[in-house]
Amino acid sequence: MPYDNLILELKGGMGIIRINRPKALNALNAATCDELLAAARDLADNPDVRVVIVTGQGDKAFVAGADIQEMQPMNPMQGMAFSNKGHMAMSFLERMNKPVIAAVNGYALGGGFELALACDIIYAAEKAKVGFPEVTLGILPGFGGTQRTARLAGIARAKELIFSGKVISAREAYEMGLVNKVVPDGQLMEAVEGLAAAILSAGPVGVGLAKACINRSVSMDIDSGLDFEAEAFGLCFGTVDQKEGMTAFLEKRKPTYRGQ
Ligand code: DAK
Repeated sequence: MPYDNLILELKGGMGIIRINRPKALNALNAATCDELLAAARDLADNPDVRVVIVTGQGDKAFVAGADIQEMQPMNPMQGMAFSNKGHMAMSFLERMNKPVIAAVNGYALGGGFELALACDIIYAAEKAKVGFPEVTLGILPGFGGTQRTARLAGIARAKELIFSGKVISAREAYEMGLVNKVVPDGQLMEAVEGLAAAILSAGPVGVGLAKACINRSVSMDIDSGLDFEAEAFGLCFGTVDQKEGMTAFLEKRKPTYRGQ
């Protein structure tokens, strides 16, 4: 499918989605949310893709938020429809059974930071700035920011960041536990692709099931989570990958995984 607002690249097991609206610093409008969901579905269905990377085209912005121009005249029903589009795309990335890495190359504000937080892992360039300016626009984060920030950074830090609308550096976000790694400017994609390479050498079934287990850990009590983990662990023993991984270890060779 051709995309107007993003660029989709396939590169050695990686599916790279670049949000591409340079005139609006890659802000998310409804059409971009639709395309993001379509691209994520494409990559989920493509057996050659084992890691997904989301980034912003250009060197200034990851995504500078939801599109203020498009939102300004919305009525409540249009606002809800827009919110649903954003939620669908971000929840899909969060729940798909392939790891998703956000490469935050510049401004990740409002809906842009919410998109990064819906990814499994965030690497950010030193110059990147993140935050939730929504309250300065008379609204609140509407693409999951109130929920995901509190879970990652704790309630007090989430409240401080969201109530103040303060924009913070990548390093401050790292110190709050919102970003996995801060990388020198110009080395972001190299670092992200290095992480992707490590994931690509692992068994895709195990990685996908581990993602599902870890996601469940925030919404389940410990016993239910451990039961879920035990079932996922057991499932691996019916897969080609488990036989291949353990046989390769015993034969002292590198495994070749098929994701089956
Ligand atoms: N939307 C639309 N256009 C944007 C934009 C945005 N979020 N951010 C930047 N642009 C446009 C600017 O209007 C400008 O366009 P022209 O004037 O050239 O036509 C162009 O991008 C370049 O921006 P600047 O000239 O402002 O560039 P600067 O380097 O001076 O400043 C900046 C960069 C990122 C600091 C600044 O652009 C900025 O503050 N942008 C807005 C950031 C922001 O407030 N983001 C949060 C948006 S609110 C919801 C679900 C989700 C959300 C809301 C509701 N539902 C429940 C319905 C989420 C809301 C948000 O994300």
